[in-house]
Amino acid sequence: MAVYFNEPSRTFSEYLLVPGYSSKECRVDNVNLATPVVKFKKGEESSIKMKIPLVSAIMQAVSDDKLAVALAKEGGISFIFGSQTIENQAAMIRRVKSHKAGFVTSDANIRPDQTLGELLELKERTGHSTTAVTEDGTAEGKLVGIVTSRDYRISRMSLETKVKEFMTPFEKLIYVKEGATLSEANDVLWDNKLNTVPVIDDNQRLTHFVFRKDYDTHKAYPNELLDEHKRYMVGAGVNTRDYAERIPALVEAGADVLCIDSSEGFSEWQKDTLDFVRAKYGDSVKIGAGNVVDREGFNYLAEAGADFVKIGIGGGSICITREQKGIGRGQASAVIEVAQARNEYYEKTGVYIPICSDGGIVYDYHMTLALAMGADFIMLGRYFSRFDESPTNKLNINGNYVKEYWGEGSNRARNWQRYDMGGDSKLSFEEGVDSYVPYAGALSDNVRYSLQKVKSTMCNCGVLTIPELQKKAKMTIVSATSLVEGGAHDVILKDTSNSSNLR
Ligand code: RVP
Repeated sequence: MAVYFNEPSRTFSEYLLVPGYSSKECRVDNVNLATPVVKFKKGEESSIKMKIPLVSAIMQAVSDDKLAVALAKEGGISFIFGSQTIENQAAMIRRVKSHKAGFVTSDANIRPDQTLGELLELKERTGHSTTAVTEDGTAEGKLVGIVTSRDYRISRMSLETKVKEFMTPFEKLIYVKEGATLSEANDVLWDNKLNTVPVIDDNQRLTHFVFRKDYDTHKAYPNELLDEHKRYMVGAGVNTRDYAERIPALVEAGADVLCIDSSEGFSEWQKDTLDFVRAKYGDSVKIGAGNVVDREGFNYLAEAGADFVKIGIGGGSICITREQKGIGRGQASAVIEVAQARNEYYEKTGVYIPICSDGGIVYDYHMTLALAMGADFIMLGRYFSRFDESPTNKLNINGNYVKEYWGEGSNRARNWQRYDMGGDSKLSFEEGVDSYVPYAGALSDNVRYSLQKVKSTMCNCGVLTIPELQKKAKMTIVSATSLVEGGAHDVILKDTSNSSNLR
């Protein structure tokens, strides 16, 4: 006889927190969102802790080195996507580990033989007004010039004009040599009244830009997540196919933590991957596993040696696994049951294995609910894909700025390793879609805003830390009718655009 769960599959939107007593201590400034990432024994501390409970999804459209740096500055960890060559993924890790504050890798680059029309298109796509002209059009190519909006007049020039005809050529550029410190580069900016200065190596190859605006708007990053060498922390996704080659390359590149990326992780392949890591590195390499959605799945991965366990099947915004295959579980129900299993495992063994709720966060308050239900941290894809730092193009569609966001199981990503179940045959159907998401600005502003809400709700619940929230939260299921009561209702909204600010 098949097993039937007593409860229906529930999602975050079906729950609300009920306030607890708040003392005068319960102020947003007093809330601490520190959280463990990898397992630890009773009485000890996790060897990797984040300052905020957010990690970015293991996806092409979300987690590259640029987003990883932005998130580490805020206190979280990005898991660089694994659906790329081992060399490229390791190079991204290396770039995060060697990142120097203020030195920016150029992401608007063009060749001298391209046209003004192409330049304008690039400017629209990237949103940058400074473009590097390199011999091969790459961010590391030999620098032959720079174009800013002062170099051309659209009204007077043909769109066919070649970039080399109007760029400021290398001979006229002021630059700094690789190895200069940020303060030296800034002196060059100030002394020469420049907005930008390129940094080049001994072979005239572009390495970075330093921008005056970055210096002027320099933010304080009190939550920066750094390793013992003061480098930003970063994670990486791996699969259960090429782990024997991929993992050593990522470890060598400096990845702080790995995660097996699979749509369904209650499998022997995950155990093989974990066994490989333990045999080669013992406990010195940290690796999470998943995804699972029930007690059995958690216990299997816990026994197999996972450092953390990731929860979620089919709840991702771009995911169509449930429609295609009929497997999955409402994210709230999955987190609640796995959190119970995690607590039971801790009681029994004295080992605390952090759990990560992956996917399905739509409103900021869902983050608070996921934590209250027992998640130690949360993985988000759609949320991060909307920001300046995500790797995808920013487009103007019918007057609205959007960014592209596609699933790892879509034809565009072709990350079949995430979905295959052994054998040589590649999957022949998609489990994800290609989409647009509303552009939302800088990661830092958004993360701070969202977490302000999380902290505020925690104060309402009378708690100042995530473990306290997990212990003391009181939750109620909302009825379909009371859902209506939760939004603005029975009034005529003056400004409907406001509703998008809620996300
Ligand atoms: P969301 O934050 O709701 O956008 O969900 C992101 C999660 O969705 C990822 O972390 C991953 O678990 C899952 N995903 C990624 N690609 C796909 C797919 O193509 N089905 N699903």
